[in-house]
Amino acid sequence: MANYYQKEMETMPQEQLRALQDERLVKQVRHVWDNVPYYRKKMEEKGVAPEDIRGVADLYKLPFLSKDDLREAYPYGLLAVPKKDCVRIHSTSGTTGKRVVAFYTQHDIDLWDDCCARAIVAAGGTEEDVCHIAYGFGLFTGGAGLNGGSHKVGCLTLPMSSGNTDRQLQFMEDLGSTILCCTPSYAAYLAESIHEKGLQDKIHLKAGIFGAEAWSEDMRHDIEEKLGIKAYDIYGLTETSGPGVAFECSEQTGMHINEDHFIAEIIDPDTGEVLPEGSKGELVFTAITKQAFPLLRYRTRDICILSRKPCSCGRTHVKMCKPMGRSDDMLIIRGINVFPSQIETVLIQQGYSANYQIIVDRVNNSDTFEVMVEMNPDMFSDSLAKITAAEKKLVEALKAMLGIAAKVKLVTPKSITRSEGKAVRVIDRRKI
Ligand code: DLL
Repeated sequence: MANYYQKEMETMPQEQLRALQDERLVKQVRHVWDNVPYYRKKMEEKGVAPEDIRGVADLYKLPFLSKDDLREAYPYGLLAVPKKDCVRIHSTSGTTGKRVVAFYTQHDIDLWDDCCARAIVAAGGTEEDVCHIAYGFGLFTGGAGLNGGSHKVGCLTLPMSSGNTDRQLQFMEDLGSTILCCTPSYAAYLAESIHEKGLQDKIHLKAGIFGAEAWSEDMRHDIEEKLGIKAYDIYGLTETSGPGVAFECSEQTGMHINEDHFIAEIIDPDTGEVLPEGSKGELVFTAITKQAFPLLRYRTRDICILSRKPCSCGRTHVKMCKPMGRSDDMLIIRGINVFPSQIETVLIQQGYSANYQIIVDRVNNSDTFEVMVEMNPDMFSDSLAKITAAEKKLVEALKAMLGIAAKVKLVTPKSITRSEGKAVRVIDRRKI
């Protein structure tokens, strides 16, 4: 297998690309109308029929889909092919009841792998590389997506999954890993460990493909310097398959969206109005090649800007900037999606009031996560040992709900400042 660069698709002139999108969109709308009663009803409610959609210019006529729709239709309500035609499920991190599940046919996996392969090639990957994948494997899409992409490129693929840092470093050294794929915070942690152990001369990485959470340019420079690599951003979400919806090229000035598979729009998050190119707003995707889970006009909640400025790499696909925040209250802490409402549920279940504050920060490139909770008045006179035990119980309950550990501090009743307007539940001190 030689260089896996899908040049014809990635450098297609924009008019030709638009014609391809038009054709694929028309087909996809028909597929959804015929097979997804949930979305067909939404179209009927908006008075839109498949005949009304003749191309990308008509996209605005279609109704949006949101995470709420996915929850309402959970688990099979948006599936567009018979279950027997699906070969895989992935899911977002989050609570059991609120998980988003996505389905894939073999064809969907194949196209997803293509998208991830493009990202690896754009980072300089070839069949000569040893691709070290330290994204989590399992329901999370990171591990499986980059693994599939790495196979397509023909890299020698190391499906490490996350964690067990000593073993990661050992394999990196012994097997000569050249491309590292993981979250930026884990990359920073690995870089630090390499320095602490004085392993710099034994590690031969040349590139990193980091995504799934926000990271700053400062963090990029820090990782690049410590690991002696070029660090590339990659973006995606479970609902659109996973990583590989967009990726950075050698220019490192935004991520090319795989426009032969996804149509991107920027909308005003309050009104839903489509905004002109260059505006800042919420990113919306329409998947035009997916079979099993073909979401149309899916609201990502990520705030972003698109740019069609020509790129020196030759790729013609539109670029998205790094997501600049979210239009909902979801936090991404160490790569895990956390909703304040989940924390509130745990507190109430454990008999506490909803007076709490979440404090997130980034120290040494790693997220810290603390939850301050007001103790109940009857606990006020409890011994320190009893309060410590209560904190420990909350830590465990939160871990079970969220999948990540938080530091919990019980504070005296009424000590968390009450707000006159919306309660300030989240203090996010990360500068990203
Ligand atoms: O995070 C998929 C992924 C895996 C992307 C590995 C990149 C690499 P979810 O867990 O569903 O999927 O989370 C999706 O994560 O809506 C963004 O808010 C955020 N996100 C993903 N990539 C980036 C990035 C995966 N490069 C949510 N920069 C998205 C900033 C990102 N935020």
